[in-house]
Amino acid sequence: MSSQEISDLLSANQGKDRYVAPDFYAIDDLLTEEQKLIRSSVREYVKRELSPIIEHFAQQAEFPTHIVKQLGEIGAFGPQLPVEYGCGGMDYTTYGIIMQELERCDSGVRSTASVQGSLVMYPIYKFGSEAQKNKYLPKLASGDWLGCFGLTEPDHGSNPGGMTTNFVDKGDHVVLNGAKMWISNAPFADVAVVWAKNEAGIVHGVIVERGMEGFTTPTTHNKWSLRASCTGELVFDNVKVPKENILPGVTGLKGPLTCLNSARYGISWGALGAAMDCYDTAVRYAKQRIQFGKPIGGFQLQQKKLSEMLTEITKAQLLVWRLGQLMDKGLATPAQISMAKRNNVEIALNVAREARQMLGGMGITGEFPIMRHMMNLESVVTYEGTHDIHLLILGMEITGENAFV
Ligand code: TGC
Ligand code: FAD
Repeated sequence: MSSQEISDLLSANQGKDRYVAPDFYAIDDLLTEEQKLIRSSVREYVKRELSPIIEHFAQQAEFPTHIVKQLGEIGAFGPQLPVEYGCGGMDYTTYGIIMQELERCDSGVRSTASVQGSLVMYPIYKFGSEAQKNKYLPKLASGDWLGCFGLTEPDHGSNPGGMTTNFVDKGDHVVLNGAKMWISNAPFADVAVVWAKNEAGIVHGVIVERGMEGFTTPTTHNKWSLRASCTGELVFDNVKVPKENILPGVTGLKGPLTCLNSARYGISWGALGAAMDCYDTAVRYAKQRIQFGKPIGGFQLQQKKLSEMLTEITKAQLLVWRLGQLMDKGLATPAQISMAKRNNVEIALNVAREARQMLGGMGITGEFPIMRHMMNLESVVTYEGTHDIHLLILGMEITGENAFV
């Protein structure tokens, strides 16, 4: 889309986003003044720059590349990482709040930010050398560079341990072969954090840069979900990668899975944002839409839907607030994160489906955000560990029995 078209959309749709966040249990009282201030500024940015354009980009199945720099400017990339590398130096609750505000607009926008912050910058910060941190983190934080995370393969999704992407040691460099699939940000990424096995079958993180010979990123087309996010493959055909691009600080599957803890945590806040937007839209509609001589909000069936939505949203808000506290103390366990990701995506999908019905025919149009949220959430319930996988992680925690093998 041209910058003139973007500017026309911004003018035409300015001020139309009337979102008011539900807070039935005064959970705001549990937030610090700084957290509330950051939330206000991100919400303001979303209303001004994203809400006016997002539906159009989703309808066109186009990634709004111009927002990458903007997201860097508002501090959405790696807000939980230290300031010395150009990041925000904030707590995990603030990180969650930012993800919630972005996904309130669109899961694809949150995807862009959570992949960059939790799946690209976090592994470089946590497992990278000082030289790698200095080279990549400031540019990723500012949005000058976009990154992606390659774990999933065509034949290995829920079971990443089976990956076949591999590299062979050639002295001062390695030669990388294989393919990754379903990779968010891939078609536009400057940098990819790729998980691959060495000759001994041990998983390592490798930083691959656009322009390396034999590295391509074909786009995945025809998605009905996350249409404003770009998804693609990573194909490695004898790519020569300098050894200094291997992350020195971790080996084995715990490397990528540690990053996923951070990203799944962000999703648990984010998906709730989508639910809050659907609820807010449905409440406003129910008060205005007249049928049988009165607002549909006056009918018991519609009140039941709204009451149940608000109840689930409130429970989910408390869940992520507490999880944020545990994350900040370094106490959150992977199973606790799985519970929050699984629960909050599920309630968001249910809220979106109920809200869509409440809008009747209007619910399927792009005049309202609900159908877009609903379709987006079908990806969110699948990526970063499917709904089933998170249930099995919890099941293992409860029983001590591993149902994966
Ligand atoms: P398993 O033998 O259980 O574990 C292997 C090693 O990893 C350790 N580990 C963890 N470490 C940190 N955090 C976690 N959550 C961990 N879970 C396991 C474990 O202790 C072990 O360490 P060590 O030292 O003994 O070697 O592994 P498994 O092969 O049996 O698999 C377990 C399973 C199924 C839970 C895991 O593989 C899994 O989570 N599968 C789901 C895959 C997934 O989530 N893929 C996501 C791809 S990225 C993505 O979707 C991005 S979308 C982004 C967006 O657009 O927003
Ligand atoms: P499969 O693993 O084939 O699962 C198919 C079905 O089988 C699912 O219902 C699953 O729950 C079920 N199943 C699998 N194993 C079991 C079991 N043991 N017990 C019971 N049921 C089981 N990956 C990345 O690496 N980086 C990214 O940036 C990224 N972005 C994505 C963006 C989008 C839009 C999508 C859709 C996916 C993305 N993914 C990414 C991939 C995502 O993580 C995988 O799709 C997901 O992990 C599931 O893998 P799969 O699609 O291969 O499904």
